[in-house]
Amino acid sequence: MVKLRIGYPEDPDYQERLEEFEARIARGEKIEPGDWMPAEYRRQLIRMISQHAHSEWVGMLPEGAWIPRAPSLRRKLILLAKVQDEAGHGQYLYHAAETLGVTREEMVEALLSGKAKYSNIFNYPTLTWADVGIIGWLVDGMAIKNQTMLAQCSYGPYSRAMVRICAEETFHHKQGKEAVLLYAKGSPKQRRMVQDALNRWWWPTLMMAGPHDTDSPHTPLLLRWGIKTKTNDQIRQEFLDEHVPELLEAGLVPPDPELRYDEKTGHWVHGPIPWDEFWKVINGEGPMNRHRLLARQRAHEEGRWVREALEAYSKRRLAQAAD
Ligand code: BYC
Repeated sequence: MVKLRIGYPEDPDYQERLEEFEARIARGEKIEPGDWMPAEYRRQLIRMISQHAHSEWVGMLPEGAWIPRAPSLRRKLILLAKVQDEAGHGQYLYHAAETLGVTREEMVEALLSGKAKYSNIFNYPTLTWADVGIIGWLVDGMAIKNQTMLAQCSYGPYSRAMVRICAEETFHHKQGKEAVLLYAKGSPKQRRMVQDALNRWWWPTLMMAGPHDTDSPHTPLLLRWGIKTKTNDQIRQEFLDEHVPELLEAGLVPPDPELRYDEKTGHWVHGPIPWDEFWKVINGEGPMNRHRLLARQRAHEEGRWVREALEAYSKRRLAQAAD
């Protein structure tokens, strides 16, 4: 385990060290495991990176449900590869969080006991095949906006994990867009199916970027320490400006009667987001929260023998090497 040089305000040299730490961030240097860092910087990173890792793992469930029902072999292969990528993203992220001194067991326990948060978006059901396309295009589209920002973040291991993840997310986004456009140009039934999926996923996708900046308690400190380089509203705006024209071009209409283009600012403006729903979902009361947690708990139990076998194998190898 990396020994972190953590800073607490009671340390007599805290102020001086904090100034040097912030100067490093201002110069664009990455903070690495083992470097001095304020305890709060470490705490915020563990919170965000572990929530992100949990989101990747829970995020396998809604799409994974469609692997046996994909409409063609090509679509099945694409979906299998995508879901497998999400598992890998979870691994990179859990490793990045481990460099901060938290253990995998602690993080997994927080997820399985329902203590940890993960992205609101994965607490909704995937009712039709069109949902899989919309997740790829819009949910991954929002994730890319957030993650290209995080690839610039000040903590080296998180930033490097993001660079790799973004490359794979680009493929996820493309395949989703391709699948949706095919249905948008398809039979009346396919067009209805994809519009219905858009209607159900639109608001949860906008919520993914997090509450408005005025209601986001963590943003100011995360910006100050370069963990975030853009605010929640900036990310949401980038998503809207890219995706609304493309959806309209495809003949799909976001379910927001107040959505409009502002000529003066050159930006798309959305109507009120149903935040009550967001707070309910992230506090465990969404349509699929219990189902998602049960699925992860079951997978953890069913995988126990694999973890035990790996541990026994590793002990045997170590004992052999010591002989
Ligand atoms: N969902 O002060 P705020 C993927 C919580 S996976 C749930 O704005 P912050 C994919 C927030 O945690 C993509 N909770 O927070 C995978 C905080 O509560 P706590 C996942 C949310 O950190 C598989 C409270 O609300 N991406 O794309 O400044 C298949 C106040 O919020 C959410 C990441 O995790 C939310 N959407 O900003 C397909 C990215 N939003 O912790 C696709 C990493 C807010 O005080 N995370 N909350 O109890 C981030 O970038 C930031 O944490 C957020 C929130 C922008 C999400």
